[in-house]
Amino acid sequence: MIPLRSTLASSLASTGAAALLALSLAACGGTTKSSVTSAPAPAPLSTASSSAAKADPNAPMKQGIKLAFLPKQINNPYETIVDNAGIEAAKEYQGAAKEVGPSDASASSQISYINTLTQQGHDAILIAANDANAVCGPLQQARAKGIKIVAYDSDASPQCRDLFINQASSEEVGRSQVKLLSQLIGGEGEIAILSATANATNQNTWITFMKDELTKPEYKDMKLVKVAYGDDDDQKSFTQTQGLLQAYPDLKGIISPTTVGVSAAARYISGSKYKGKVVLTGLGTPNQMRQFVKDGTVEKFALWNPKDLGYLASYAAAALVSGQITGAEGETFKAGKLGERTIGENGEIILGPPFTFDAANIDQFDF
Ligand code: RAM
Repeated sequence: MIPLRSTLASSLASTGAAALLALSLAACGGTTKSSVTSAPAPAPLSTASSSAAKADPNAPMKQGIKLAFLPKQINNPYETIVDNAGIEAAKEYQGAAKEVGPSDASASSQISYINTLTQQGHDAILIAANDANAVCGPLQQARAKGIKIVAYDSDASPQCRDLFINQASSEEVGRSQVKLLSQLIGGEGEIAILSATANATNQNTWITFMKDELTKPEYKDMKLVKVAYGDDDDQKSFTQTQGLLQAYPDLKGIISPTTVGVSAAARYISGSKYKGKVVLTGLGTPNQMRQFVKDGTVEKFALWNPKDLGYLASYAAAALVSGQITGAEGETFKAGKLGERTIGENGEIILGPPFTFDAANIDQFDF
């Protein structure tokens, strides 16, 4: 099922999604949760604050870097793909990485994990923040001990982390989701959003851009009637979809910008009388959405390559730990097979543009 890189490259090139050419689908074994190398233990952590440091782009990669990935929740297939790719990447630079995390995506669920990782003395903690502010205090304590903090997928408040690895421009994700739904419903009718948790930084940012996009004249006949929250819980997302469809009988379309939400919504719709009547789109993984594209429940949805996100975050953390970058705008580093990357405004690094999946291309992807 894993496609040849050349097949993928030509399919993506033909759609113009050049940045996704860097996809490397064969890289990740997917079952190992940690990579431990025989490299020597890292040097004792310094207490110097990162703001005082100067980047040395030519500094050698430190050996034996210890990283921990802290996802929104561990039982979310998307987060697993991202983290496993980051763990695999650490092997390339002789580091050791692991994934730990809560089983729910609630605001405070990551706090005890941050505290434990801090006590264990990791070189960097990578976090997909469930709540930008709730994690801030514990992250600051980690930084005071010299631990680098890299947010990925869902940002923490900028003052509590060194970098944010964003999967795509938040504005582009938000606006393109509205454009996609508009095309699919012919530009008119009631629409709803099925989001993740009410605190999720990434979904909330995308929704802000969706709402702004909807104020444009071309969407004057589309009306957002409700934003519902499935909490990135499969069953709750399923029930919320059912509730939306019952409460709004004229609903024409749903955007679910979460892989958990969109797959649960698709499952509900595919077995209901709404199949073929209500359009569903959002952000999903091809493997979770394949059956719903094949059975006609979903025509198009979007995402980026989650493996590349984990890979990039892993290399960014290693570059920080090694002193190649400090997190300042304009600094560059080499992210392995993804090549040179530059830090943008507010310590943000963007992976690339989102990609749209449909029946014609979905079988070329295996993640
Ligand atoms: C879910 C999570 C994650 C988000 C994806 C699109 O897996 O909410 O944070 O980036 O969907």
